[in-house]
Amino acid sequence: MNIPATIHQLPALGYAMSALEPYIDERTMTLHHDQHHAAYVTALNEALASEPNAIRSKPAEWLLLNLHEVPEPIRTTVRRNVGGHLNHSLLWLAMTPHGGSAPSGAIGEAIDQSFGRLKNFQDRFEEAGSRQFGSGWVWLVHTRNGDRPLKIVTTAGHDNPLEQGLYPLLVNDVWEHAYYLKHQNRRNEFLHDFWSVVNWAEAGRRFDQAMQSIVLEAATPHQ
Ligand code: MN3
Repeated sequence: MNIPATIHQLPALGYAMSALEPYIDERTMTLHHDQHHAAYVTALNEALASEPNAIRSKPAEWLLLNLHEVPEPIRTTVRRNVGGHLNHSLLWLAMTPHGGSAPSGAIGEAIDQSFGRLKNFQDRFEEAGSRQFGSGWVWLVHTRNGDRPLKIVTTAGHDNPLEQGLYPLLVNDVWEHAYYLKHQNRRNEFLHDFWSVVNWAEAGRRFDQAMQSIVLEAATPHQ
């Protein structure tokens, strides 16, 4: 099979650059998606360009979880850029112009169980994002633990919770490039505005997916 030179692709936004106004402004979205995210994709493809197909053809998730198999000279570059690519791909889906409602279904119940109620969860998510020192990300993750399935975590740089065995449900980007043009140094206001565009349907879909994988794993006999 002939592997194309550019395996990794910048995903199209599912909405217009201006669609998240006034909470996330068009100029920030355009720069963030078309310049920042695009640059991670380009750098990832460039780093992999001269590698054999066995590495070059791997999906982004595989690269993230198998960095020890990536040749040492390009490992750090791949790690940073594959994280940047995956995290931003999740971020665009975590927001929607039709967002801002409350979570329903299983994820809504799980949030109530884990955090008391939605407002408590939102406060703690904002607080965690505000406290993240320097560039990073704030996440709601599925722990794959039936008793306490939900947790808020932060990661530095472009690290992704999958590296710790945690499954991302919802994410916000707290790098300055995500908010500085509109919110300047007021990261807390940016984190608060996120709730007006949050895509609970997508988070719920990911929650159901995580639960389904736990059921499937439990049903698979161990060798
Ligand atoms: Mn970013």
